Amino acid sequence: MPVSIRSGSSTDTIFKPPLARLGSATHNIPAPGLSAAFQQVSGVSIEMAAKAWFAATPAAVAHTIERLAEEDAASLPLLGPAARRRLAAATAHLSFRPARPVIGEGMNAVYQEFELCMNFPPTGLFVTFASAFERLIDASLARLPAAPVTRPFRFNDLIVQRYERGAVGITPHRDHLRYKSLIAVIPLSGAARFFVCADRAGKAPREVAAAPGNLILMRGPGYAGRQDRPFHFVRDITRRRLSLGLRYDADAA
Ligand SMILES: O=C(O)CCC(=O)C(=O)O
Repeated sequence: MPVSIRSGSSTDTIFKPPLARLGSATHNIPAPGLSAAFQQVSGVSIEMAAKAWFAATPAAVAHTIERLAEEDAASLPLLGPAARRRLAAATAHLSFRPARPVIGEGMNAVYQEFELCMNFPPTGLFVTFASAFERLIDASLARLPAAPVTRPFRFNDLIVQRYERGAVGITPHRDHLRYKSLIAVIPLSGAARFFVCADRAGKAPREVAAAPGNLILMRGPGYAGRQDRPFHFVRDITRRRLSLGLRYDADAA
């Protein structure tokens, strides 16, 4: 079944158009999530795939998800070195285009400097990875007495971002309201600093561990019934950086 993956703009969010799409954009069928899409085409056991990708246990991921009740973002080492290198190397086959340099106006302006890819073949490495990761998040949620987000957990929006050394990164912003429940960012290579902060001016910055292979999780609307969205920014790109973002876009479902 096709997974429609879309993204859009608002003055309140990073702009990631046009759309990562896997399959048809014209269907009205609820997207099944990446696990189901991958299983349909591969027949590979997701549990086997998870073992190959992740150094983190579901218990550790569950604890990190719980931390989001108190913290805007939380991070833990997720990928083993071989998995991280494999994903970083696979970005060489992706097709990137520049992000819009400014989103919004005046006090609401968000400045960004990176290239992005949102088009992934449905049976390629990134969808394979995303389906395993979706399952890991769901297995982690299953361990919690009260999961803060809806299960079964799904991602339907993937993005790879590439920042050149010395680039601006992204100034303080919040992700769009359509990105629900849990937002995941996985730096794959390079070096940069990731912060959460109190407002668009970057007040009260708090650095979040963002080494390659880490998983950075943020709350999206719907986490434990909350609607707030953390401000965050990326700066100090001292080595060319690649990151993988996974989200659930409610408008694409
Ligand atoms: O590349 C990253 O680390 C995160 C980028 C980001 O803040 C975003 O896409 O909203």
